[in-house]
Amino acid sequence: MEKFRFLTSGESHGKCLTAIIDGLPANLEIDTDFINAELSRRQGGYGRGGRMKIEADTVEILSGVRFGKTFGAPVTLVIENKDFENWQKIMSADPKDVTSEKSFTTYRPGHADYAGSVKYNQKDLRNILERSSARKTAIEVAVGAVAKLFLNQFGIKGSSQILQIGNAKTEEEFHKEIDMAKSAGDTLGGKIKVLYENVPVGLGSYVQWDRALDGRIAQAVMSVPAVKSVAIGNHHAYKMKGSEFHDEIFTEDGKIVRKTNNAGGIEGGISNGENIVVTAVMKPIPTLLKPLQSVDCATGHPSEAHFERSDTCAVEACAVVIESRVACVLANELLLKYGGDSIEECLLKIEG
Ligand code: EPS
Repeated sequence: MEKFRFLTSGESHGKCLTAIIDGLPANLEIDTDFINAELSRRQGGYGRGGRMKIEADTVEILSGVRFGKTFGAPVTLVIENKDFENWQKIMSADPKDVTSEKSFTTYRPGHADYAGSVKYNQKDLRNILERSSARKTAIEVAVGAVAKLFLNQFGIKGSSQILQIGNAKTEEEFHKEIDMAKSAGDTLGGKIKVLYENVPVGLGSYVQWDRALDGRIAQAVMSVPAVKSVAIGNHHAYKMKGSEFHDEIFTEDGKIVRKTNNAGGIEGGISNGENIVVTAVMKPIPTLLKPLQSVDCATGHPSEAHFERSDTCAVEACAVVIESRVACVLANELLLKYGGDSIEECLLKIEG
C-alpha cells in the first residue's frame, strides 16, 4: 500500500492540468511561492519553444489546504493553460462543436502518435498528442514541489545538474550547441544528474522486487517523457573492477562513513545514508522543423511528419521534472517508514 499517491489529468491545450495528492500528513506548510518558483524553473532553460512565452504557470490550490497548512485531506492542485483561450472550440467537450481544425494524420516518429493511435483506436492524432505531450509535466512538478516541502521537514534537499547537451559538455558550450541545432531545424537531448542529500538510512528494501528503492526511482524517472536511460550511482560500473567500484566502509567519531559513493546511495535496494545520485539520458525532442519521413494514416501513403510548435531542447526542464519524480518516490518511502497522521508525529518517529 503506497502512502504518497497522486493522479493527474489534463490535455496540453485543454482548460487546465489537475492533480489530486493523497496521503500528506496534517500540518505540512504549503508554500505556494515555492511551488510557483519550481513551475517557473520548469518553464525556463535555453532552447524552449513559443509555448513558454504564452504560459506563466502558477498553481491554484482547490482543496486540502487551509490557512497555508494541510489537515489530512487530499490536496487538489490546478494549473490553468493560458493557451486554452486559442483552443476552446478545438478542445471542446461538447459534441456540437465538432471540427477538423488542428486535426492531423501523419505520425510524428519518436512521439506516441503511431502506437497511441493503434492502442486507443484514434484516427485524429490530435487525440494522442494532447495527453502524451510533455505539457503534463507542469502539474507533475507542482506535485513534486509539495513532496519537496515534505522532504524539507526532514532536511532532505534535491538538486540537479546538466552533464551534457548533444556533444557539449560544459555550460559555456550549451547555448552554441542549441543554436546550431535550431538553425539546422533539428533538436537535442542530453544527460542529467539529480542528487538528493541527507536521505536517512533504511528507505526501500530487498525483501521483494517491487520494494527496491533503486527500482522505484528508475521507474519514476524512466517514465518522464523523452527519458531513455536511468542509472543510479556511477554509470561506468560496467568497466570498473569490484575493488574500484565498491565503496569501502570506515568509522569516524563512531559513525559509518564512505570515501566514495559509486553505489549512488543505495545498496541492496535500501538507502545507505550517502547522497542518492541519479543520472538520466533524455533523447532529442521528436518534433523537427526539418520533418522526418513518415506515413499518413488517413491515406496509407508516405508523407512528411506533422510539424507543430515545439522546443529545440528541453533538457533543463527535464532536470526539474526528474527532481520532482525522485522527490515523490522519497516522500512515499519516508511515509512508509516514518509516516504519521501529522508532521509532528512523523518527526517524532524519525527523531526516535
Ligand atoms: C510543453 C508544452 C508543449 C510543448 C512541449 C512541452 O506545448 P505546445 O505543444 O503547445 O508547444 O511546447 O511538449 C513537447 C514538445 C512534447 O513533445 O510533448 C511544456 O509545457 O513543457
